[in-house]
Amino acid sequence: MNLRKWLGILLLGGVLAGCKETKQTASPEMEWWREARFGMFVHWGLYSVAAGEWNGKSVDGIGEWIQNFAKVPNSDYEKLAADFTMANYNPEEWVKMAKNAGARYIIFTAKHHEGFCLYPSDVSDFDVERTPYKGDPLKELTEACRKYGLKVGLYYSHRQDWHEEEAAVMKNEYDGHYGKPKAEIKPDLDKYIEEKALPQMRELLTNYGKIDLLWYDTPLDLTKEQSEAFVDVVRELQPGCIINGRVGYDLGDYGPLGDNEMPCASADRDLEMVATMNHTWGYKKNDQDWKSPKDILCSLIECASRGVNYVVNVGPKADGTIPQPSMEIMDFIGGWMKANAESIYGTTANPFNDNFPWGFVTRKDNVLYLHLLRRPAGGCIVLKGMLSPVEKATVLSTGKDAFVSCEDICRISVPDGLDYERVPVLKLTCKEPVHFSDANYMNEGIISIPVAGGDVVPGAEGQLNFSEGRVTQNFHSGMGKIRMKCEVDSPGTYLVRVFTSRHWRRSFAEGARITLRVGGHSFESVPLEKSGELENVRQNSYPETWSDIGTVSFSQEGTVPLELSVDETGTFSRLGFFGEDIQNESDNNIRFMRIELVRQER
Ligand code: JFZ
Repeated sequence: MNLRKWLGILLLGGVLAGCKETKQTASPEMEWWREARFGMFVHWGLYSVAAGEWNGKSVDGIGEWIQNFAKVPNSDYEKLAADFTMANYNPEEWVKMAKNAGARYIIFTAKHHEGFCLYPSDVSDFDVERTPYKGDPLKELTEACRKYGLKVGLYYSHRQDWHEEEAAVMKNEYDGHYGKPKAEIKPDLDKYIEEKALPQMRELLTNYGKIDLLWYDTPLDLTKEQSEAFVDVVRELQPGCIINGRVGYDLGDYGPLGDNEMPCASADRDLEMVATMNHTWGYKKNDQDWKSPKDILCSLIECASRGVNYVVNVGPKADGTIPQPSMEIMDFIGGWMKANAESIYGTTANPFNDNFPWGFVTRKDNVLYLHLLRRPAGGCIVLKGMLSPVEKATVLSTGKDAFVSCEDICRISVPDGLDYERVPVLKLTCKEPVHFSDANYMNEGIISIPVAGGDVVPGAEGQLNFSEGRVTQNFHSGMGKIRMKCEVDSPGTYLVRVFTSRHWRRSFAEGARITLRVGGHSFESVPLEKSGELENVRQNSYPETWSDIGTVSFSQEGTVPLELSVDETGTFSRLGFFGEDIQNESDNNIRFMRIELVRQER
């Protein structure tokens, strides 16, 4: 294995540190967070002044990383503070925007990787006092949150601090950053932690009243002891504050997901997805590629249907105004939430095996909420996995009844005149206790079989497992196979389609081969080629690809077993975490999402 790959794995391992043990904390403070399901992120700092340009040239990549991407010396970067006017900063307006949209908590960047503090710090003079603003933006925001009843979350970049030589991440250093050649940089991470990071944590946890959530980020190479110190300071000063998964080593109160990563099946622990509205967290004037309001609303609903919290980001400009498209998106979500919020707050994941072609499902005890993205085929929803009768079906926003019959199979006729652009919700009420089947049935001509629902059979070298995002992990030859099954209720010919996903930094693997048995038919060591890629909001983060590997025919109805194993994982090229161009790397995993059997026309 070459050095680069080694470093890459080490780094990724650090970023994702702690994916292994899945333990759920019983902390009572998690209750508000589970109930909330929806939060708002704010990325605001000196990068908002740069707005994606350095020396008049636009810089690729996420805006809050501009100092690093453009290799800017600290002495130049610091000058941005003079233009960080915050002249139109109105924290109450921000909070009202979040509240009207239905968000229950805000996470605010107290200090991002650049090292600049959005509050007056006694520990460092690289703080808000260098700006023309005469106030404490953090204090003003936390007070506004409390006034309007939103929970307060603080983002603190605990490992990365590009203003401190002691915290230098050597893999990513450059000449001139600290006014000297890279070779002369001698970081002392413990010194930075003892003298800046922990003292600043004490300020944040002492001077701003009750903090509800501490959001750490990019633990990278922190040791377990170092990560623990960041947990301990919170537990000591604010025992009622919860901590996110990126503190490292799975020491947080909930698990980590990659940015914009959507789980492929219901989460089996508390998880949160953070997402952008365009392609940057910090404001960039040239990024005008906004997701649509409906896209963002659907992400919120899809997260809820997986049992995951959704936190959507806004990146205010240096004067404190929020980009118009962000306000429009928040406004659209708010309009929808006014009528439909009960289908989000305090709900749990979709109890059926998978999402439906027409949309998403959430649950609250004996109530199911069906979120309709489009009219179901024939105007009828068929819930084969519903084993208890539905007593009542209504359109949530109007209270109008929908016709439901649960004789043998549960069917709901969708009323005419629904506006699918505004995602109508059907509320189904059952008598308790409600029973569901975990079988994989056909819906609208497709049998969807989530891989995470299968049974793992260990191999000679060990056993594959599932990541937080419910895709396969460590799945290569020798790591076993996955057994699944589905119900065929319509004999005939089906196209076999395999869905995989990958991180956007990686190309689709070349030369991957799998073996898939479907009933009596075996596809032996077939190449996994890219037949197509889904066009969805996750395409730029975790693109989802399908591979058509052939057809199978069933002459009769019944349960069909499937078995999946990997023969070759293939090779790919990759952009490293710090922009390195890595070619022909071999992979030790294919991220399988689901298998679909698509009914072919007779
Ligand atoms: C981080 C930051 O570097 C970024 O600037 C932004 O604040 C974002 C919310 O978080 O980036 C990450 C951190 C972790 C992963 C991906 C991007 N991850 O675990 O996949």
